[in-house]
Amino acid sequence: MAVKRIEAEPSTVVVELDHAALVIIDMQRDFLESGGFGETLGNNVALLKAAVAPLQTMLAAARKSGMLIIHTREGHRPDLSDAPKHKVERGEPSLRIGQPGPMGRILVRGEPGHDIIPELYPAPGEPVIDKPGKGAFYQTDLELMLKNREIDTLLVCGVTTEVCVNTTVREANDRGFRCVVLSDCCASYFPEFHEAGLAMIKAQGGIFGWVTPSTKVLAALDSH
Ligand code: TIU
Repeated sequence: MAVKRIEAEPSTVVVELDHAALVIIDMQRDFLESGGFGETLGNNVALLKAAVAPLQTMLAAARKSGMLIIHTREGHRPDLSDAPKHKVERGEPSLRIGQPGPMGRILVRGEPGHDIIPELYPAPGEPVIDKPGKGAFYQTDLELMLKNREIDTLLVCGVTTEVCVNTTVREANDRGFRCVVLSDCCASYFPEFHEAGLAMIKAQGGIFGWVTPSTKVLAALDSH
């Protein structure tokens, strides 16, 4: 079994690749492209582009290693029956979840904007978790999938650092998973929240997990 040492903060992590998964959070057109949910919330979506190139490299390396790769998407059923009233009723009425936009209905499953960006599109056989909330464990079968595969370590990346990435890492930590967050493969609409989001994870001896740039993971995967 391949065992790799990943240099990370606050400490080096020893990972058995058979028990590790790359979890890519919400790299969807709705968050990264103009006219989607992210922009309707008043954000500059260009800020999220920084994570795309490092993540492409990371995804290719993870595929080569044979590691489990899981993609997630935030979004709701077309009838919005799984969308909490207080989530829908935020912001300007014409820009809310379920309203029509240039990429289809905002944050609705099956619409063009809900799908993953072409640069990071899932390969056949890679599970895609559709989640109604910010955390990838809430009301999904992610935990069951990970337990069935005896996964204990998650390499977590995606958008946004302080929202869906942080929420997922906190959920995973409480469920006994060890999370290593790939700093350059995450991004936020708020650079200061990106930094704070990462700092909160690795503080206090790694209170929620570990943080490292993807180059350290690539180096570990290349090592013998
Ligand atoms: N708004 C924001 O920063 N994020 C989200 O609404 N969802 C995710 O982070 N995916």
